[in-house]
Amino acid sequence: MIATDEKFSKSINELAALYNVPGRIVSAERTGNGHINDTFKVVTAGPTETQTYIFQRVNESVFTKPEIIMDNLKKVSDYIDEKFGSDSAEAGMILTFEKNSEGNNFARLSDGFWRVSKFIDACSYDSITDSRVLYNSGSAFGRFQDILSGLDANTLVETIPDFHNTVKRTEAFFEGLERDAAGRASTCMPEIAFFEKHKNDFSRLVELHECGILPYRVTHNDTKINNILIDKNDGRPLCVVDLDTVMPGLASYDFGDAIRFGANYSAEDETDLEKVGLNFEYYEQFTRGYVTAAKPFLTVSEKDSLALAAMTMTYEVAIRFLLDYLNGDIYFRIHRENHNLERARCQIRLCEDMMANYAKMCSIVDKYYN
Ligand code: ADP
Ligand code: GN1
Ligand code: MG
Repeated sequence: MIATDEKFSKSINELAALYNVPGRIVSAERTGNGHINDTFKVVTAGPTETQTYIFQRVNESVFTKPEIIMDNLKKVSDYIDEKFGSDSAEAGMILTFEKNSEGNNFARLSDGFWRVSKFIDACSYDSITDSRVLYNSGSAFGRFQDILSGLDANTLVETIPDFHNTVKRTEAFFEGLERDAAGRASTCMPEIAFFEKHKNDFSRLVELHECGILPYRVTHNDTKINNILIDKNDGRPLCVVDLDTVMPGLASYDFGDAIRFGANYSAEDETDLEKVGLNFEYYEQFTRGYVTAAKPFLTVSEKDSLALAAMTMTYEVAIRFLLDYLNGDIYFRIHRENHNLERARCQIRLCEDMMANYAKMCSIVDKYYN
């Protein structure tokens, strides 16, 4: 076997046996650009057929009870199977995990909690150069929420409690700043000053939920554009992946996080801040796709929270990146020194740009809802 990461080869071989994959493994390479899990593309070859899989180890520092993820996903797939049928287009839109010889769709091995899915040969965009990708992604995430709009969110459990509670995220940041565990606070004073200035400005979504105006629905909660697999030939959205945070949330969290990632002129970690900003063409195309698909269930109050959520999700991930930098890079996978600081700077710049353009963002949402 050719493995890019030797320390995982034992588990990859064990999984191949447990899942009865046909033939022998010919390659096992890290794939994707996720910041959390360990994801491998595994190719097997037998005398007559070649198969490709995704083997993935869940990050148990982040998801301390991965069984909860699988319980949530079972509820989601049971609901879809009952309502639309297990062979329906709706069922096909959400990634499923293979069953192994023990009858489970996960495997607990000596080095952690693993899952296997069929590899879907499609595009997964980390940076985007075509606004149709935004339209298609907006449709896919809106459709995802619409399909699940009849499933009571209270039946699912939070896999990471208070994941998008921006108020608690802000409190956690200032506690982390106080600790300054890695001794880095002095190296990011302008960024800290941004959060000092705006620490009370992004609590509105939490308040609107707490007073009953914005309901919890079954949402994805991690709607980076690379978490949708898109057909290589015609750009159709094929499948939503990264389902670890499918749980109760606000509809606008999904809209907001996707805009943050996909409608930035630059990548999430751009160091030339001149290149960072909200691309209105992309924003409009995502909004068109999302609002059209979500309209059957989306209330006026929810619609009115979408642009605010784009700003809030950008602020929130900025504060999470900076906290991880202060903590010594213990949560998000980094690829270079100061990576989390650079990510935070980029997201702060994007947030400032959104604040300056908020009215225009709202009017584009209205254009497609009304
Ligand atoms: P993370 O939580 O680390 O982001 P993901 O579940 O998003 O992990 O997986 C990382 C990346 O791997 C995805 O963004 C996607 O590009 C790719 N990926 C995941 N599952 C599949 C699959 N079944 N087929 C093809 N690509 C996949
Ligand atoms: C993580 O897993 P991934 O890379 O798709 C993170 C998101 C952040 C994102 C920032 C479980 O997403 O919340 O917005 O990085 N996922 C988790 O890029 O924390
Ligand atoms: Mg991902």
